[in-house]
Amino acid sequence: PQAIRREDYRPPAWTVPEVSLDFDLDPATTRVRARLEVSRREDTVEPLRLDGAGQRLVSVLVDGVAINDWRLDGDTLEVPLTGDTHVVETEVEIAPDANTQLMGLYASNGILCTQCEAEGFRRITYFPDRPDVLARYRVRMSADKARFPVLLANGDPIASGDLPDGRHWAEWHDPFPKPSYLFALVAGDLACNRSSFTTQSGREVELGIWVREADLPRTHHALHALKLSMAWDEHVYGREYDLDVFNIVAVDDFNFGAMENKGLNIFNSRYVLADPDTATDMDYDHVAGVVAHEYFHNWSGNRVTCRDWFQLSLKEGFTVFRDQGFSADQGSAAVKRIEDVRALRASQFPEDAGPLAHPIRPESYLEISNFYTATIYNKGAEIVRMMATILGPQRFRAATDLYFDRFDGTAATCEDFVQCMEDAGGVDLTQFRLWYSQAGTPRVSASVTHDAGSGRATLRLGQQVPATPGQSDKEPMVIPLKLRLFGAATGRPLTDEQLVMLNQASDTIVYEGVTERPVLSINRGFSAPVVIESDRTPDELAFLSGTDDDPFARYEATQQLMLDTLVAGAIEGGRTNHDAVIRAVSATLSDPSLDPAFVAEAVLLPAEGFIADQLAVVDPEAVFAARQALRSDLARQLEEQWRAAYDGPREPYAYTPRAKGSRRLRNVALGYLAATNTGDAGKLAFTQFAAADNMTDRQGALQVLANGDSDERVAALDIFYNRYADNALVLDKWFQTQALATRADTVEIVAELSRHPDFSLANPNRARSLVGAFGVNQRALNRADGAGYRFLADQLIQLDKLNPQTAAKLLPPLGRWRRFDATRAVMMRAELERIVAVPGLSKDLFEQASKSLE
Ligand code: BAL
Ligand code: ZN
Repeated sequence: PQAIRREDYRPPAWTVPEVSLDFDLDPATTRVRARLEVSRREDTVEPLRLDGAGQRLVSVLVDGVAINDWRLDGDTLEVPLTGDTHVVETEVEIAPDANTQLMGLYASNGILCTQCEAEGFRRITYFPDRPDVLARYRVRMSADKARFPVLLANGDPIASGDLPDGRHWAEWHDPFPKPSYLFALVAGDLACNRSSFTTQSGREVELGIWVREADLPRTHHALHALKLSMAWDEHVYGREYDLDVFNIVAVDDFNFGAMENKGLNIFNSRYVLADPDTATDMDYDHVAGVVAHEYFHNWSGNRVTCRDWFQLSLKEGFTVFRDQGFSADQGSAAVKRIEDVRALRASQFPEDAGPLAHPIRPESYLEISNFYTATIYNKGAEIVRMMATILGPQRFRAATDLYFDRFDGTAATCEDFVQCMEDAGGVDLTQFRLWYSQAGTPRVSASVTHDAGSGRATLRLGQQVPATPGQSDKEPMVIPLKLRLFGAATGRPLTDEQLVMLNQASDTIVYEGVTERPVLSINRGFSAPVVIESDRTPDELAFLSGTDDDPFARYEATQQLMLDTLVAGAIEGGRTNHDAVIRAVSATLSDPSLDPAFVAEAVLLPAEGFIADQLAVVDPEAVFAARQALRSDLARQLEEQWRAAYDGPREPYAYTPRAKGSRRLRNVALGYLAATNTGDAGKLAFTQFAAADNMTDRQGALQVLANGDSDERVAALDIFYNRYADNALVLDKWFQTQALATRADTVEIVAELSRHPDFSLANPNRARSLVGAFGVNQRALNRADGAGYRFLADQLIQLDKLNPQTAAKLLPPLGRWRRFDATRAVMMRAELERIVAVPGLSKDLFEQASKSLE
């Protein structure tokens, strides 16, 4: 396969101002007639080139006359045209039922739906399938009325009617020019939870959440989140909705979480459906976050779109930043920040340190689907956040206003965005732009010395950006660091919080009049996506853990203390001193001023993967053992406190920040109580499991049981399975809970589950629930005999035949072979080589596997 390079970008030779599509819908064979009004760019002599894939071409007409001198160059249709404007019509046949990739038009449980980002539209009809070709779409659909009573597309409904033979039709028109990746249609037997929203200028918008009739009761949370999102975007960014209708449709088979098609968002049902019996608090949070994310794309993505796919982070990084802000405003901003940073460390930091590292604006790709990554999304959001920090709230808002105003209705670049930050913010971001081009997580060293005699404290900062594939030498970045000094003796702040711009390889800051030994609080609020390497002692970290006024920094100090202890434990084989961690956790648990939701986050041990990331050579068993040792020490020594947290005042079920926090802390406490190994852990968890009136409590208990060996484990898994046998989203949890279990025999259990009648690789959620979850289970995946690697590779090879995009997303755990001992590295490489050698491998999986071998 050939690499696409950013530097090769050329504007399109032909534009398509108007498109009419006519769909004769049928799951077996759908006929698509497209009418494109095409317009030559002044200086081009090129023929019209239309992208296509996997369709049968029936006819081509130019200005109403059938032509024969078109030609197919691979999948590209070339139409010779003599004038400057023409009408080109094509007719093709496609087969939605046979579409297992879930790109283009496909069938999901009897619903016909589309997914076009990034390059799915070419599977529906011939078109210049690139984001800088913006067209107005008119869409007519006809279908069997009994099977597909609801026909939806982008924009506003125009007309509908009945046809002979039990068919009917509907026509939709989208007045906003859009790229083909935002096209959508849905046909199905769907029920609607309807409501309306009045925008700030008084526009009445009809809202609809479309699902199967039986799922209607689970749509209220998504609908509520949609209204909150619409109001929030008006209030915080001044962005108002622009069509008369906004529809969301839930489908069960979906590669992404959701898709922001103009006026017709299509969602993975996992991010729409929620009720207390089937969805955890985290599911509720995700539903609201994804609803907000897709809605916010209406401006950051749709009104202003991307010039080319190298600019993907322009819309994704910015929109993630926006949805993070929305979620922070719905509850505890501190807890949201902690969750976001944890997610970044779990998925983006390893990506940035591995063979698939890429800048947030990549230079080349084989398959763009492989670049919907944590780097583009989450690191991209961190880079927007840093600019927001540098500008401050007012100037940042002025800059986003300018961006939306200047680029409305166009396809923009990351550079355009940064330019608006500079123009409205009055700042020079020349060096800051390195964040767009340099991959790798910068490492910042920080140390403070103090001369008691002169009252002088000196902070020395340094930065180093690690080499990444294709980028061996890095320039120093602009790293905005929020920091503050505290007095070790009195606990008083010695300075105000300051924003330091570290923009050289090293820098020194001197503080005068420092009368007591200072303790450094740095990267407060996680102001930059970097790794801090400081020489703070366990006592200093414990001090910050108990006193820092920035909640993130307080959490961070506790985590750093745990991490240092765990790394030492993994290296030294368990002879480490746990006292400082135990004291810090005990103090956190007994501080009545703290929000229980914060406490729950702060007392959790860093994940095995994150501990492993700190080691030169990973011994997964040693990491697991060190973590278990600290966990059981914490459990035993603080047993009374865990029990108090567990037995503390209970809130009746409600999805409120307060009640959520108390459930979270209780589940964390249950996990620790189970780790005391005092015998009654299974019973305690089973009691919670059986008495639960909501999924958060039930699944929390199930995970504890699934990790252990108690008699109650099998009983709970059976009860759970039987209770939810008809609910695919909950069955996903049943598979996932077992795939994440910390047991020694998880590989065997997961292999057995892959043969379960309810398991299927054809459904991406189910594939991710078992294979994806297994891939992040450090202990199971990295089992010394290589059985974990073999299982993962077997599954990926099978999945690739059905759905390359989803298969490729699950490969990265195998690419981490450089981090492990020679024996494991050899086994992991062998699996990657086996994958690369598969005849007919997709370019998706080929790109991921071959780059992972380099
Ligand atoms: N644009 C793909 C799905 C999402 O990021 O919203
Ligand atoms: Zn997005």
